[in-house]
Amino acid sequence: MAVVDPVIEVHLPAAEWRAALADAARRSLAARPPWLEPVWFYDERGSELFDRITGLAEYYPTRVERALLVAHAEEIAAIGADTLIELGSGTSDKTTLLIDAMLGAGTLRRYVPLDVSEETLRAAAGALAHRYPGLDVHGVVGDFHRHLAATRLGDRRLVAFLGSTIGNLPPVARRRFLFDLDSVLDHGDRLLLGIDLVKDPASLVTAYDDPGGVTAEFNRNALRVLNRSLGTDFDPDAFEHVAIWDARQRWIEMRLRARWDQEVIVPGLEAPLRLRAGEDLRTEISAKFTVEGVTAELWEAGFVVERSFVSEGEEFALVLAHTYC
Ligand code: AVJ
Repeated sequence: MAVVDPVIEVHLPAAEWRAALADAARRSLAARPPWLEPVWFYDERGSELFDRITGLAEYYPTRVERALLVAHAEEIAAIGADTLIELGSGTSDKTTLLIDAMLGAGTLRRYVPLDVSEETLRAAAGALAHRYPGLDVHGVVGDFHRHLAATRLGDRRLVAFLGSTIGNLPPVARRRFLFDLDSVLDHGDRLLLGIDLVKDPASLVTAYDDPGGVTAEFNRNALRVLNRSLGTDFDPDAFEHVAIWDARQRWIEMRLRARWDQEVIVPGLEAPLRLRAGEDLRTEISAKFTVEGVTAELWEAGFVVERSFVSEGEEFALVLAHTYC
């Protein structure tokens, strides 16, 4: 069969996206305590470092989720979706497990990856279009808050949101996201959500603070990206990587802790960012879940959980839900 080039819809003109992000970053740096959105991790080097993280012995989520997909892709494919939509698709690495099973079931016609990174999306969509001639690959460059409606293709949809990426959203944003997602889906459409589970704090902290220091480099890389994109003058070596388990919020918080008093120039802000030794800049939250908790959150947003697949060691789960109205 002839290879058909994938269609790529670009909803985020790079300039608009960059300006909006820069604006948000200036505001979050001026806040007390200062913080940054996780989006700043992911330039090319950051994506590479994240790839290395996914291969670390301490970072179980990727490995365990992949094993769950291997074990249950056929059952998931049995729902008979004609369109697989993937939010935050990145390299679409684990997705081939779902695509293979859904093609095997004979129902899949279309794959719709959505990602903020145009380069990553083009590369992944191109590779999949070659690997699966006959599969209609329709990529959407955008973000999963503003551009969900662009993924509204096909008649029976399965939306995959893997890797526990949903854990990067603070609770209010998470709730809004699930409501918005429900509103672009039709009755009977499915959501497959990958969630990292609450577990003993020691293994959670090690997963986000590996002894080899890869996560520390990944964390500090956000400062390099910011220096380049925003013109700040952060010295990454002036910060220590910190991963903390917040038992009340049930999330891991990654921070960068100033090793000494410092002033950082933030173009566009009147005053420099002043940090005292020991002060933290929050760079990420990674919420951890229980199947019961997620089931309740999904119910409130209009989804019924029909199956959940929990790994043997109860580290990670895949939750399959459908809309109820
Ligand atoms: C890509 C957001 C799912 O929260 O586990 C890995 C990112 N940060 N190590 C996560 C991450 C530090 C990851 N997510």
